[in-house]
Amino acid sequence: MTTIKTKVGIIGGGPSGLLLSQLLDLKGIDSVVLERKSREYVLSRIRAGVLEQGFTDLMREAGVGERMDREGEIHDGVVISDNGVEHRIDLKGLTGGDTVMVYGQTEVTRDLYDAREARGGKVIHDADNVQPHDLTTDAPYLTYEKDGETHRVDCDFIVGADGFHGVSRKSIPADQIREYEKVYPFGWLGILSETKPVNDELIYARSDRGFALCSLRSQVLSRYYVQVPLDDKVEDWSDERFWDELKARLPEDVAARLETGPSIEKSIAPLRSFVCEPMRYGNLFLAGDAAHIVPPTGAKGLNSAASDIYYLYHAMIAYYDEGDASGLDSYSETALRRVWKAQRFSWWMTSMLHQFPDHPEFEQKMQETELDYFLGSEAARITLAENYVGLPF
Ligand code: RFL
Ligand code: PHB
Repeated sequence: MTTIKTKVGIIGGGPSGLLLSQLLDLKGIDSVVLERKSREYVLSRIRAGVLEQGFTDLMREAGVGERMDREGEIHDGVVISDNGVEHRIDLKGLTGGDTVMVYGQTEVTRDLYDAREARGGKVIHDADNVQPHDLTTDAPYLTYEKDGETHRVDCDFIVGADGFHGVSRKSIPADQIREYEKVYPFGWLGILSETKPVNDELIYARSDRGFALCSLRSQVLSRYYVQVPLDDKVEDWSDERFWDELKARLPEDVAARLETGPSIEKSIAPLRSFVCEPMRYGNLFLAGDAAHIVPPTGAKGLNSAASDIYYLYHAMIAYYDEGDASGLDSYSETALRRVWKAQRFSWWMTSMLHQFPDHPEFEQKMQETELDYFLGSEAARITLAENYVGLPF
């Protein structure tokens, strides 16, 4: 067995784990990232597209903002369509200047991998059977298997950044955590197509046929989603069926100018709200999807992961630079306060914009009225805008 020694052992080479290792490295704090999959596999997952300002600031602080600032698009507003009627939410005007950045998670991850490589960072791919050990001692360690051998990583702290299905959260004794969960009775079918986006800004569409979202990755790459029943399969959805359904949920003028083409990716994601409390067990700290997930309607998943990393990074600097452990001790509480607000916003956006099978008529009326009120009231639109651009860290 080979053993390496580091300060922070990070499980998961998604955006959370990579961003933390890059930030720590710039402050001279050594880490090792263990990722179960190959780099190509991680980069083939199409996920988030909308980044809050807090996230983009953190990318710049990590020295990986250059391509993002060059190729990403700043968006000043989003459109909400209510059964064919478009309403623009002027994010910038309503928040006193805040905007969001459209830049894909794939690109964020690629930039982080490149930066880690350029600095000689230790990111170990295809690490099988990663296991954390001795979490409640001062000498926790990780083991993993690669190329038929078992390896060991000794560290001061372990960060579980291994997503919702990872091993970190599952290695905490069940009586030490509490999990809160809501599963929605539908999923999102998403496609990526090499077509010009139908609109300069994102369109969140509520319609009697179900929710739809028009998003983008660049001016030649579009990302579209439609709400589908939970038991639908990707095979049920030909490209033609997808485009027809999307058009039927959009305002007529938008549908008329929608450019269609072959999909280059098509997948279905179930919608879930989930939070694990606390986000710490001994010297294991959970971050990102390992600790919480949201339905994608508010574009908050990756952004919530980034806010965890922000708190954890600052707590670790205080610990290593000044021997001050107070940030680590309050990490879970501080991070969760913001996590729950992102949960609330995502749940609310989801509740307001989707069709719920078996919703009683009264609930249906309340939902319609909720949206009507929010679109009609300046105070309400400010609330929506300040949450969408992201609450301060
Ligand atoms: P990730 O990205 O899941 O990365 C975890 C990594 O850990 C690895 N792993 C393991 N490694 C070693 N050992 C194990 N036992 C392991 N188990 C897992 C995995 O292979 C993986 O590489 O978690 P992270 O880094 O916390 O990042 C979270 C984000 O990926 C997630 O929150 C967002 O993608 C959510 N999300 C969105 N977030 C936004 O902020 N804005 C959006 O517009 C947005 N759109 C979306 C989304 C998520 C979606 N899906 C499919 C879930 C749209 C969709 C459709
Ligand atoms: C995306 O572009 O994938 C996307 C954008 C906004 C969301 C969810 C997903 O709310």
